[in-house]
Amino acid sequence: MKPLGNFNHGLYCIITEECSLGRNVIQVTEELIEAGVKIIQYREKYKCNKDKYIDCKKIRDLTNRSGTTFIVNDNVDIALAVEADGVHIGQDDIPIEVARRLAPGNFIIGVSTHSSVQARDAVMRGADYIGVGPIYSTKTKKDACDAVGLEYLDFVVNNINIPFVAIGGIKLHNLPYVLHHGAKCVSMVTEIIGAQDIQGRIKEAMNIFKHNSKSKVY
Ligand code: 3NM
Repeated sequence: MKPLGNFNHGLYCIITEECSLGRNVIQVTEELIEAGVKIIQYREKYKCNKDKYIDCKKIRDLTNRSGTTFIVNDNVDIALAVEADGVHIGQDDIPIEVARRLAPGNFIIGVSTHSSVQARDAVMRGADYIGVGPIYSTKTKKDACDAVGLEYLDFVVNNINIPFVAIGGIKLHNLPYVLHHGAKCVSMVTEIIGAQDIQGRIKEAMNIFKHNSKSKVY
């Protein structure tokens, strides 16, 4: 059985130093774990592979101890080298089937999708979960397409039967809408790691989950 239970509810936190107010990814990881976040994705677009490997090795250590699911963005090689739980790939990364061939049986493969066609394609090709976004417009992802809105989320809720993570421009103020439309697992990047008080912000988000979703809250 794939360890996908953490995708059924709560926050999927993405860490990247450029959005972290000068804090490094290790400090941010410690804060997220302390606050009870169950999934962490490492996403550093501008570091060299050596530095990414060093970061990921430390994060794997911390997340192993806390039982947090650890996903590496883009780099299947680094994900495998540090024995992360999985990798998250975009539409322009290596094909899902190729990543799958390299990975052990319980390895999680997530794929970013921005349309119904991409969602169905990712499912057909064996993705374990999909990213669904950008729900609202965002500047955090440099090459993000225009916002796909809640309509695409509705499509996924009604037609896709693997776990999914709503992402893109999601803030505390619009989180209730995203939850009311059926998202169970939500990623907020700048809203969490760009907060002065990361743990306080996570508590607020968890409170919103508690009052706006039918899903279990950790
Ligand atoms: N992926 P923020 S949007 C990493 O639509 C990422 O696939 C997206 O950042 C997608 O919460 C995004 O700060 C950035 O808007 C989300």
